[in-house]
Amino acid sequence: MKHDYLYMNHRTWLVVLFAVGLLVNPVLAQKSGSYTPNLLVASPLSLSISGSKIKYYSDERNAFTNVPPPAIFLNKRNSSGRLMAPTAQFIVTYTNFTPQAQKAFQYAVDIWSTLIVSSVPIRIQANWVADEPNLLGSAGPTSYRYNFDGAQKATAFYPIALAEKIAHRELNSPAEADIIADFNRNNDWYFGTDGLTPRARPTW
Ligand SMILES: [Ca+2]
Repeated sequence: MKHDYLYMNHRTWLVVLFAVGLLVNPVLAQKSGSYTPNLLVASPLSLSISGSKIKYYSDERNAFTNVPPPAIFLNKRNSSGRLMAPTAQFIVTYTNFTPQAQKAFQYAVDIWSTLIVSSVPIRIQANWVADEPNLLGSAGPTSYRYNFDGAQKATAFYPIALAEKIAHRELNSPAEADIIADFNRNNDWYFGTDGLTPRARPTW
């Protein structure tokens, strides 16, 4: 009994130390290059925390910029436009999208599938929603994973799709999205994929 009591205390302290570490210095794997761990994890402890979305706003300026599709993407399409040998499989669940909007977003997803490398399918929940003015949309991972098999950093949280790539397996349920992306339908979107976006209109 005494042993059990000590064990529980030890675990409780680990959880408390961990929570304090998170509050004082939240860290994500993508930005943890110079991060000095301030907590000690004595035993393996796999964790998952909820993800958060980043909002993207438009402003009134015309940037007159265009980022064309990369050559690696263009070279991987056959004569009928079909994508050959993607390096990652993106599975998108579209909710309330118009056919035009879906086609435009799928074009961007197809580009990603030639730039991102992962053996584990990346699942996206994409929502076509009505939101506040000037908001283009928001997106982010559905969860972050800590201390999974293969994690290079012992005290970092990884976005779920990156964690799954490193672990070479699904870490969440295959029925669950890895990324959630909302697009604000209250914008005068340009859905063309020819790079000829008219003045004052946002595009993907
Ligand atoms: Ca997954």
